Amino acid sequence: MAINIKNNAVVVDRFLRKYFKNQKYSELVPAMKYGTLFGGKKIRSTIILNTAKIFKLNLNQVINICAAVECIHSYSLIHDDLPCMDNDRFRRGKPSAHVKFGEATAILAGNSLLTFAFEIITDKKFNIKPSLKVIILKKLAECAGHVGIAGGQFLDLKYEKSKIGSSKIINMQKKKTGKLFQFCCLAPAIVSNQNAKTKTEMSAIGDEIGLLFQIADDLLDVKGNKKKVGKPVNNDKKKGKSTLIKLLGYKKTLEFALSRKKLIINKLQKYGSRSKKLIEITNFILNRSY
Ligand code: GRG
Repeated sequence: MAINIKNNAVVVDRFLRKYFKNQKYSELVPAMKYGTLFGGKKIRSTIILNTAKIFKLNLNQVINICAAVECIHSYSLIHDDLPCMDNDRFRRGKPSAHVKFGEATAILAGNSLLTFAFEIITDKKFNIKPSLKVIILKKLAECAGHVGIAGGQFLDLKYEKSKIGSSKIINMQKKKTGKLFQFCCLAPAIVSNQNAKTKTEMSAIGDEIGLLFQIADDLLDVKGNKKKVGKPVNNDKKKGKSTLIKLLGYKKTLEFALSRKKLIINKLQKYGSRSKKLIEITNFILNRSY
């Protein structure tokens, strides 16, 4: 399984590296590359590629979407680490972007990665119907913005050092992390022109996989190994983050995650052998050590 993720990361990194090479140069490019190309599991790309298998799409039909998602994800990590947000000095086993390049450069590189994502989708070499591109752009913008990642991050910061109930925590995590996973499962359904019901189903599955991923991230913060995770552990407790672990404890949170995982897998089973890879990655998410 891990090989699948690693191979996919190589493919997406290669695409992004070439994309950067063919761009006009600016002094922000080194910070943008630092944020995207050096490390990171690129698990969102694997989710896209494995969902693409359900709809029998080939790599060329989704590779720009993978690259765009990784740019937005990397942007969110660069900004997440800033002193005004989580103030983390290490990411992916190396200094955070603002430590390496300074705060202003990190902010601007993050902003540039967001717009870069939209350039990658609108590129005329990305050979899917323009009408589908518009739908994809709208969805991606929505997932990244105030009702998605940015909105979730706002709540994450607002809820620090407060007593927050489980439904609010889940809502915050579904926005902060789940929305981009939602997009990853929805985008291949859009590209392959699926009906509204299938698109709604894939969105819901993505949402749940994203929540599962965030819970696994929180579990790793408690029991993970700093070297493997690539960043300091026990951070959530120090910062007073509102997580399910803080509310329910480690064991009950793990049980909760296992039951949510089961529901996701049940839903995916209707796609037969075509969903095998997406089921594998869903299992990996909760078993991972990095
Ligand atoms: C609007 C995109 C955007 C950003 C601004 C800062 C911010 C608002 C949002 C932060 C959201 C955030 C950091 C969510 C956490 C998601 C998460 C669990 C990240 C870790 O992802 P991995 O493990 O990281 O896939 P790698 O390093 O493997 O890429």
